[in-house]
Amino acid sequence: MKKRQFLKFRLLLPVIGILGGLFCTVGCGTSQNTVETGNLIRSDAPKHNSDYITVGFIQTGKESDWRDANTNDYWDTFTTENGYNLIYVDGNSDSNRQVKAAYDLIAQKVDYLIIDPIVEDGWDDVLTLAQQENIPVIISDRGVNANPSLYECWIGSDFKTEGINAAKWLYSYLEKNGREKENLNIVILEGTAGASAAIGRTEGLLEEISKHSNWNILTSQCANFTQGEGTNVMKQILTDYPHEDIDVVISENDNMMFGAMKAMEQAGMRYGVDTDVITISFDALYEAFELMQEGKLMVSVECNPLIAGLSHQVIQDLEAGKTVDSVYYVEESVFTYENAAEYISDRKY
Ligand code: GZL
Repeated sequence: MKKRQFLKFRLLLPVIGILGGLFCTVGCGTSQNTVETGNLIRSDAPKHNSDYITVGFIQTGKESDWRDANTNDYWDTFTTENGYNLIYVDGNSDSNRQVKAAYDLIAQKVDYLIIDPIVEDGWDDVLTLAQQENIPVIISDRGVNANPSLYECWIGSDFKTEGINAAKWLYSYLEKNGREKENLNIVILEGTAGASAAIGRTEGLLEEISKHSNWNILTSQCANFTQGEGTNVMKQILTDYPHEDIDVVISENDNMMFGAMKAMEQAGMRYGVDTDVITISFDALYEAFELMQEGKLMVSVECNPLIAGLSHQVIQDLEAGKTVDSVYYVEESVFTYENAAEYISDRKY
């Protein structure tokens, strides 16, 4: 097939797909033969055959600042300069949309699929088709409930350990302040139901919390990793429970915590260091470091979004005929109001 002419600069080209406005190609003027997306169909779309590796990347959406950092990292890594033709798909926080896009990208015969699944379930059929079509799949960030033989590897964070580390910090803080025997009521803001990040963090939190009979979960509610829902859910919690009954707020990402902070401020509540409300979050965004320096946020357990380089390396290894590991964990730390000032200048997202 004639080599396609590629634009020398990265350009977001809207691609009119069956799913309309879902797909953007980054870095090239490719012609797309989109086909009706459905279950297990084949396509006459031409096989990509160029000097560039065509990668279909299906992202969750734009639910958080963490997500934006992750998306930008993929855009900055999968460039034509690095030898890629990137077809970016915004899943718009809709897992059905993600699966349909995967069928379409398979029909377009991309060279690789990278998927960040909003939720773990619903991927078996389309991953099976990708395997039948000899399209290697990399699962990035969140995990899937599917046979690991259906994808090359999973790259992401140990979410359960993140939850365990958050709860262990809480105990160490209480012990340091002579409060380890206090009865505590804990509010948990959970991420998206069915998302491996929420499942893992919740599992780790509950496992550690259950070790302390004086710790009580007042309520645990889903706020979908978004700031707006963090505010709305926390507002309702502050209506349902007396403010003085809340001793700890744990949010499964920073954006929901930012939203919860807005609700607590509107209710006239103080929170953070030297108050009655301990605040614990996940992601370790730059804004979280600013709030930790102010003492409003006491902990943010890091979850590193800058993982596109690992996906790039896996593809390069596969292209070179090398074997790759089935799991790649990213390096992560726990940051607190006590060490935020030391690290904030190094933060990249
Ligand atoms: C975790 C990632 C989560 C972040 C949220 O790896 O999937 O999704 O913690 C994001 O901020 O929305």
